[in-house]
Parts: sequence; structure tokens; C-alpha cells
Amino acid sequence: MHEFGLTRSSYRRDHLLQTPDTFVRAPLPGMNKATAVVHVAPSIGARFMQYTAEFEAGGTLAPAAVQRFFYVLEGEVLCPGHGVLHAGDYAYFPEGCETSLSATAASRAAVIEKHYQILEGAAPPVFFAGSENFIQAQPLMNDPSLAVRALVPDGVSFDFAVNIMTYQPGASLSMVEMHVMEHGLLMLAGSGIYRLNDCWYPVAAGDFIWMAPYCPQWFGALGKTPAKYLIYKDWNR
Ligand code: UGY
Ligand code: MN
Repeated sequence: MHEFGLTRSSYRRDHLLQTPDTFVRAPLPGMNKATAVVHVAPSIGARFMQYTAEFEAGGTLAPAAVQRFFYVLEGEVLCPGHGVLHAGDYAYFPEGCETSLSATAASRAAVIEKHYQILEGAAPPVFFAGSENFIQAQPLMNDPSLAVRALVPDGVSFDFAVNIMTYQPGASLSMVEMHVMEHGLLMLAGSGIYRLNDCWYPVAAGDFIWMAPYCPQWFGALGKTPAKYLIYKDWNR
């Protein structure tokens, strides 16, 4: 923190930028030898919750009452019935799933939780797990410098999407987006400028952003290494 109380963090009606210097850690119910940085929750008007779970070796996270998406940032987390998840691996737990997670080494994970919105005629989703390394990258709007990896399978069973977007240095979104979906975004690597409504923010790895529905948004990557982020959006409903 700057000695005069300066920070890049900012909270406006339709967006939040939360930088690591302002993170507050507190355990959530169901955590043991673990703590959470809650980035966004219904208290801000969001229809989902996103937090970073930080585990000591041996730390555990109990099942959620709602559906959960779990993406490992670093360390090793045991997912019973599946195996050990490493950085870049992820798992999805449907509502009512009884699986607890336990860290076999000091670990950090991005966790998204959301009440499942039933769609008549669509089968409810089931557990799956994967690794970003095995997901085929698709160029966004034919731009080879902007790659999208979809971590959640296509299909109306799912009421949200989680993508990894990778921008080569100098790449940018080709338009200012304004859409009904909200976003939770965790910067994984690199840096750039994020436009949120009428504000332009310098952002870097470790930062979190929440965008409310219709928040005007645009990103351009800066620096000499790719910028990469994990982005949630409500989808298919
Ligand atoms: O999927 C999206 O809406 C994505 N292109 N938005 C964003 O990167 N801010
Ligand atoms: Mn968007």
C-alpha cells in the first residue's frame, strides 16, 4: 500500500477493480486451514460469487450448496474420484455434489459459485474436469492475436461459461462490448489497459474485475509478454 493511501482499486456502480494490495483474507464456512479473498458476491449486486481460495498444505474446502467451478492457480489439490489438480487444471461440481477438496501442498485456486438456473428441457449438468493445456484455442473474431479457450463445454445444460483469453502484446478487443451478461475476471498474466464504463485502468496479473450487465468494456494488452485472463459470464439463459 502507498503511504498516502493510494491504490488502483476502484468501485463504481457497474464495475469493480480489486488489486492485490486491497485484498482482505477471511475464512469462509467449510474451509479448514484455508482462507478466502472474496472478490465479488451478491452484496455488490452480482448473481454469482467469486473468490480466491488460499490453502495451507492439508487445507480443505467442503462441498458448496450451489454449483462450483474450481480452477487451480498454483499447488496441488486432490479432487476425490478424479485425481490431483495442478495449475491450469479445473473441475466443475454440480449443485448437490458431495465432493470436498483438499490441498496436498500450499495452493491457490479461483472459485466461482452460482445457484443453478434450471432450463426446461435441458438435462442438469454433471461433474467434469479438465486442463487448459488440452483445450483448443479459437481466435476471437478471426483475430489470430487473441485466443479464447472455453473451459465449460458448449450446451444449454450450463448456465455459465468460463473462458481463458490470451492477448499477444498489442492485441485488443475489436469493439467496446456492452452486453446483458456480467463478468468476473481474474488477470492471470501480463498487463494492459481495461476500459470499464468511462474509466480506463492499468491492470496486471493478480487483479480482479467485476463487470455488471451492460458495463461498457474493452481491453488492450501492453508490455512484451502475452496478457491472459480467466473470465466468467452468465450464459445460455
Ligand atoms: O466473452 C466476452 O464477453 C468477453 N469478450 N468480454 C471481455 O473480454 N470483457
Ligand atoms: Mn464481455
